[in-house]
Parts: sequence; C-alpha cells; structure tokens
Amino acid sequence: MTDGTAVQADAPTSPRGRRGRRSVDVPELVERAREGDARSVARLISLVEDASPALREVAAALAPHTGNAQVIGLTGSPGVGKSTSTTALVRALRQAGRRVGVLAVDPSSPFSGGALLGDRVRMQDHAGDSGVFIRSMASRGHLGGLSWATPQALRVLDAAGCDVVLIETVGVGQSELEIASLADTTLVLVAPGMGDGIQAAKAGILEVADVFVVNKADRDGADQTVRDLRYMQSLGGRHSEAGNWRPPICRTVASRDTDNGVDGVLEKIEEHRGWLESTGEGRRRRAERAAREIEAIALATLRERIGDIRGSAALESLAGSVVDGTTDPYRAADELLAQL
Ligand SMILES: Nc1nc2c(ncn2[C@@H]2O[C@H](COP(=O)(O)OP(=O)(O)OP(=O)(O)O)[C@@H](O)[C@H]2O)c(=O)[nH]1
Ligand SMILES: [Mg+2]
Repeated sequence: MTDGTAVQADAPTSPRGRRGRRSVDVPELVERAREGDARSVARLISLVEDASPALREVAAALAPHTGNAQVIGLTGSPGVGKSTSTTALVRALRQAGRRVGVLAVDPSSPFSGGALLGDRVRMQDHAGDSGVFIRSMASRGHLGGLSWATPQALRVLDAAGCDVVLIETVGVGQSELEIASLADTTLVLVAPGMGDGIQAAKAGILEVADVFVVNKADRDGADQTVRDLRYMQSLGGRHSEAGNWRPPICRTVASRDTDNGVDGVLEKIEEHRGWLESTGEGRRRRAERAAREIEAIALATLRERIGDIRGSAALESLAGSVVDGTTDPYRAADELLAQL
C-alpha cells in the first residue's frame, strides 16, 4: 500500500463510518477484485454500502471496467420461489461456464431461502468455484425499495468479471418497479393459487415483466395461472404495440434439480438480450438508469450543501430581507442557489 493512494477513511460521515476507519487502498482492491478475489469484492461492496469516504474513488476506479455484465432481476411475491430460482439459475449458468454474481436485496425480513441465501450472506468462497459471488444487501434508507447502493454494488460485480448478475428482491410495492429500472431483463415470478396473476395486474407488474415465470408448475392450477397471464396480456399494454417485446411465459419447478424448466427461462433471457441489442432498447435502458443515478447523486449533494448553509449568516440575512419585505422567498432562493 502506498501513501499516495491510501484514503484515510476516518471522517464519521455515515452512521456506520467507524468500519471505514482503516485506510483503504482502492486501486489495489479493484485490481484484486478484477482478478476474482472474493474478499476484495466483498470489501468494495461494503465500502459502497457504508457510503465510505472512499466511495468516489471506488466509483472512479470501477468505471473503466464496467458495462459488460448482463443484469437479470427477479421479483415476485414472498415465497413464490425467487431464492430457489436464483439457485437454479446460478447452477445452470455455472454449467454454461459463466461467472455469476448474486445480489439479494432484502427490504424487510430475513431470507426464507434456505441454504443459498440463508443468512445475511457475505461474499462466499465457493470451494473450488471462484465463479460465483453472492451478497445480500439491506435496503435501509430507501423507503421499502432497493438500496441506493445497489447500482454501485452491481458495478463492483461487473468489474469483478461477472458475466451475469442476478438481483433478487421481494415484490413490495416500489421495489419491482425499481428492479426493472436496474435490470436489463426482469423476470416476474408467479405461482399457482396465490392469486399472483391478479396481483400482478394490480401492481403494474405486467408492464415491468420481460419474462413471466410460472414457478411451482408442479402444483395444481399452473395451467390456469398461465391462462390468466395470457388473458391479461391480451387486454393490451406496452407490449402489444408493434415492434415491442411481448413477454413470454415460462413454467418452472425451481425446486427440482433436473428437468426444472430453468433452461427454458435462460433461453428466453437470451432472446430478450438479442432484442435489446437489435433495437437499441438495451442501451436506452442503461442510459436511463445512469441518468437517474446521476440525478440522485446530484440531489443528495445539493441537499448536503443546503444543509451546510442552514444557520449560516447568508441564509439569515436573506431570511431577514424576506421578513422586511425587501425581497421575496423565490428571489432569495435563487440567490441562495447561486451561492452553492
Ligand atoms: N412445490 C414447489 N415448491 C417450490 C418450488 N420452488 C420453490 N419452492 C418452495 O417454496 C418455498 C419458498 O421458496 P423461496 O425460494 O424461499 O421463495 P422466495 O420467493 O425467495 O421467498 P422470499 O425471499 O421469502 O420472498 C420453499 O419452501 C421452496 O422450497 C417449486 O417449483 N415447486
Ligand atoms: Mg428469497
């Protein structure tokens, strides 16, 4: 570690800033992450999650190595089989020789997903398999939705050479819409007998799905669920316009080791990828994603600076002028903004 590159991270800028007190050699971490070192990947994601003072340096160091990973979102009601499907997808993708990252974003409760995402998972060193990174993230600080840190965590996995990153989140209100803005391809999982089809329509999930997955197809009612989805699709929506992607409906039994239908899902994901590329929609989605991120960062920065101004002499003097009637609040706000 050289003094020139080490960031002394002792400013308590976040509630969890204590963890960042050690100095961080960001270029070294990024280098090691790119070589597939799981610990470095984990450390980088922690820096991102904790809003470490090194965050800017991390973002800058990652940028040149990103843009390659295919991001696949999985959403759906609690218990529909997202974690089981994630496990099955990871297995299939590994068999195809692809490097895989998994981000499990947990808006509220502990995972019920058993072995793979059983605890608050740290980056796992799959014995003999350096091709899988798994990380769970809390979504604190972001009303019921995905963590604001998720896009940066995605970039860490992307830079670490993941060909595919799977993001799992429980479908509670906002989050499936957010996952759709993060992912290149969004899988919406439904299961027979859960009334999911109807819920999907209500929650506007029909609009975010790129691929529907009727999981638990071993259960009664799978055919009915597929019919419900087809019927809802027939009622119209974005997909029914010419040239638009019409979300296919796959069936899976994710809990089975073989003959589980997961290969069919991967085929549809590939078809969707092809469509994204040939139409330019993929690039458009990514640009939109980046634009929102920039906006969010700019707003946060502004808010911070406004916070600095609160109680300042400049603000007090402007407030005085508004009280005296020598200026109005709008003009005062303009003046304040000009000083930022
Ligand atoms: N019969 C059947 N059970 C399944 C299938 N897929 C998953 N399950 C079971 O359904 C339960 C919930 O699966 P999870 O993968 O944990 O579901 P989840 O959507 O990740 O759940 P949350 O993370 O809590 O929202 C588990 O007991 C699974 O074993 C399937 O295809 N068929
Ligand atoms: Mg789960």
